[in-house]
Amino acid sequence: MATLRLSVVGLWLLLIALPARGANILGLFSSHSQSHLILHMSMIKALAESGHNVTVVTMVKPTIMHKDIHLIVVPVTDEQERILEGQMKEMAGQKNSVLSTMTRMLSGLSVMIDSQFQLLSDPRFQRIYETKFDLMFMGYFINDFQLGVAAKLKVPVIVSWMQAPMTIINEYVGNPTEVSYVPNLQTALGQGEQMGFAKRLENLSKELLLRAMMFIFDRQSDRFYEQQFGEEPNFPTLAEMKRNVSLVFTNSHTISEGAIRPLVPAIVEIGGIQLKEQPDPLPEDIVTFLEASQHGAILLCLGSNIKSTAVKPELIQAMFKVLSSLKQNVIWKWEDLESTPGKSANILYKKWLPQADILAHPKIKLFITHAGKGGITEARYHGVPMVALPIFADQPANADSMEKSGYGLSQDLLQLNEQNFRAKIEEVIGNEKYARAIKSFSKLYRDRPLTAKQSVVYWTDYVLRYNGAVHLQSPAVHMSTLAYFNIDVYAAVLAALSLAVLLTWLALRCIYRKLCGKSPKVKRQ
Ligand SMILES: *[C@@H]1O[C@H](CO)[C@@H](O)[C@H](O)[C@H]1NC(C)=O
Ligand SMILES: *[C@@H]1O[C@H](CO)[C@@H](O)[C@H](O)[C@H]1NC(C)=O
Ligand SMILES: *[C@H]1O[C@@H](CO)[C@@H](O)[C@@H](O)[C@H]1NC(C)=O
Repeated sequence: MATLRLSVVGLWLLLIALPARGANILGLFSSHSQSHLILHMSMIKALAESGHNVTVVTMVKPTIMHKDIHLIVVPVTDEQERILEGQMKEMAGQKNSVLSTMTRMLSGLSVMIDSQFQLLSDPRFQRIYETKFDLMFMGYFINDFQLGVAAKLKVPVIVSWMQAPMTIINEYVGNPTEVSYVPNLQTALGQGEQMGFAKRLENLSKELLLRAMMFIFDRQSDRFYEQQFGEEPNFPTLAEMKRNVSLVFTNSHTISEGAIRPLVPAIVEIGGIQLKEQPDPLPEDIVTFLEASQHGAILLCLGSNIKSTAVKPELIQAMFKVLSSLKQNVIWKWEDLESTPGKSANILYKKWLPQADILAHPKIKLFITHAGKGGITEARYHGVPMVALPIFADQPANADSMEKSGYGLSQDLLQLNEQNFRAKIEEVIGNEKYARAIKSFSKLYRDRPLTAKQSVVYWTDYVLRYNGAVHLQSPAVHMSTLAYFNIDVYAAVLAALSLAVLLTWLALRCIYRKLCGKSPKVKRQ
């Protein structure tokens, strides 16, 4: 009897914990950036692998796919493509002032926003309304108005955001935006650095600027929403839809990588979702080469920089001279195996390499990288210190922040010579502190109750089970700005205090006059 009861309880527990498998999920990821897509698609892939039927709408073809994902690509027009491409090139090619970056961003942004709006009336997109969906993911990129799609499908929404939480995202779920100690994305802090007056002023100014921009975008979003969904009968307003976002997935992990900040339960951090949790077995020749290196090994991978004509042959020769003289074995990613920089017993050239799997190998002591975001993230995950050789685009900033965190050293590739290259490699390999810093980051980063993929699957199933996550919602979502900041209460208290002070002063003056028989002013004269 007892066992029967136990098994009934067990079965019941199993049933309520049973994930809502095979749900129909729509992913709407209309950002034009491949790096955003990698994150959204990694999340979606985890859901497809867990057995959900996922349909994804994008505007660029994603590099990450899964056989069970139904993909609808609606590219931008050629004209728009040209504007966007020109802009990216310009941004990548030079150091920009804040102002010029802003102006260029704004003009490019308008193309990005307009095309995300046009997408909604494209026949290829409209086909999604034929399927009965259970949940929608929206990749946030100034595209609030797309929440109307969820209203039309009558499904709960999870927002996917590719960075740490910030104001625009916080507002959906009532997460507090702490201006005084949570640095803005552009307000870089060194490790353990506190925000002094100047930093806080900078942060607050950026915050106000951001809010001003958001105010403008919001008006436009309202217009787009009205234009697209204005005719629908009994349709919720955009403001209602924004308050109806169930969860936000953010690509961050506050505990290991940012200022500790408050997070409401409706923000779920899935930082590192794009990372491979279990490395795949390495090719035979690479394993043998790595195992043979008694003093550890180095992985050198410079993206596609090294092919560019900007890199002079002397530079490559300097690198070769240094690397061939080391006692470590070096795996060097090199495209043209016909003409390598030189032969050396300790260097293995490979045209293509499984970078993440190699970084996971315990023999790897150093990663020499062009400081792309992907490579740095993988090295941090696997705890491998770096020598970064940045040239352009976001590389110098990535390298700078890596160096500031104490995970290695940076050397401008175009200024590289034998002396400085050798010195930096020897310092990072020889001085324990770099490996210690990045290994302790890696340990913290992996130490979570659920891995990033498990979090995605668990919380998505959670929203599916309850058809939304109303019970997780902060009351702040429904408050006016006035009430949220308690401005009315402060005003009332201030008024009461002022009144009390005024009355006291009047009373005292009255008593004083009574006692002295005349007014103090008259007396002084
Ligand atoms: C899976 O999604 C597609 C839409 O992309 C739909 O046509 C198909 O019917 C769905 N499959 C099931 C089993 O619901
Ligand atoms: C809000 O979402 C829930 C599901 O989470 C849905 O039942 C409800 O209709 C939505 N409300 C609006 C205004 O769309
Ligand atoms: C400081 O304050 C908030 C907004 O971005 C924080 O979330 C943090 O991001 C930062 N604010 C600003 C503008 O810098």
